[in-house]
Amino acid sequence: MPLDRYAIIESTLREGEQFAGAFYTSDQKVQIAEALDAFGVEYIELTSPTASPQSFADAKHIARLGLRCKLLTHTRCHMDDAKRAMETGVHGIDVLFGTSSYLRQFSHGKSIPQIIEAAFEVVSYIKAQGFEVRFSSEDSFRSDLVDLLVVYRAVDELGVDRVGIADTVGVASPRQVYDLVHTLRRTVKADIEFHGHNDSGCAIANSFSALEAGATHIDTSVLGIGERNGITSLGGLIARLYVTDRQSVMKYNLTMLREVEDLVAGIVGVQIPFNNYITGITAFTHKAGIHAKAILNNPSTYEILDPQDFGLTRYIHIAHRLTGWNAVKARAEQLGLHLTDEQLKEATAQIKAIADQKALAMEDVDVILRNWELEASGDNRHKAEGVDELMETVRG
Ligand code: HCA
Ligand code: CU
Repeated sequence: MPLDRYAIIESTLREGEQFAGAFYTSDQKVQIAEALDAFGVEYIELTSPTASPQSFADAKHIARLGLRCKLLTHTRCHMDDAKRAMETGVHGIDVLFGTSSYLRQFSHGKSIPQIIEAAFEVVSYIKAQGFEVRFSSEDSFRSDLVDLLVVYRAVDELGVDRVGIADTVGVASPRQVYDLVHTLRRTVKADIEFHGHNDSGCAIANSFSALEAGATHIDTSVLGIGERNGITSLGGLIARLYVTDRQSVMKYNLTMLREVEDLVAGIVGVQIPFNNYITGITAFTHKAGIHAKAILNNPSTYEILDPQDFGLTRYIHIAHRLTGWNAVKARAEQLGLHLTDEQLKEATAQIKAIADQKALAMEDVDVILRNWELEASGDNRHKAEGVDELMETVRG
């Protein structure tokens, strides 16, 4: 699949502001924008300037920072909103209209011809003023396909830069996304953007399917924060693209991923989940003896992402009953101990016996290994500190 032309539209400062825990100060918005820019995303999307006076002022301020990435702001498909958005000095405007029967009935109450009429006015105006413009249909997957295509074709004829598909409620499956993007690819000339919520755990897979079917732009947020349980996470999309074509993500400053996530996690008051893509605390931890042995021989055996590319290190967890002597040997070597394979095997048996009785820490393993070294060197008078207590576990 061609991954040479995709771009990330980073929406931590728009969708992310809709996350329950998000209250960004103006300074924090700048910090986030600068961090994302340094990471290298192509676009940053900002909250609608019509949301509040501070939102307008902040968008204006961020537009003057001189960031490398392009700035977008998000608005309803409404002339007043579009005009206000242009005053902020951003590069482009993402307009949104709801085409689903739910939204037409319970939200704006407009018919498809009325939607096209509004799109015509707003999109042509934004275009004429020299701004980049995207038109997206909210809740695309619960909209009638014919309605959708009619609307997209109309805005495409106006010369819209991108059309957006939004899985607003996280209902779509990868196959549905593929089909819709594929159909749209044959219907419009414009670039195609995908925005996917994660209510049923498909946001990353759906974004990937969209790219496979010809989408060019994917919306993300740091750690996936957004309405409800959020959208495609920046790091998750990076992981997915890396394993498809490592070169395709080298345009980003990957070693900054953790820093960007730490920054946003701190600001919105969440922890990085233990099972997070790439940066989760256990993402590069290997445990079972068989895994550890193979990893020590060649990390690619059980790792499709190289932690070094992200400035991270792998960890081999050996203090447990599933451990194996190869991993224990590697630890002994790290500690500078000189034990024979026989001694290491016996030490491993001891570790397993103790670990059968209680949870062990790496320090406990180190104590056992140091004690073996003392005994091996013929020093019977000294014992490694703490070894008696450990051995007591097995005897008792
Ligand atoms: C929302 C809107 C949106 C817009 C997506 C887009 C969605 O729910 O507030 O502009 O493409 O999920 O539909 O985030
Ligand atoms: Cu959304």
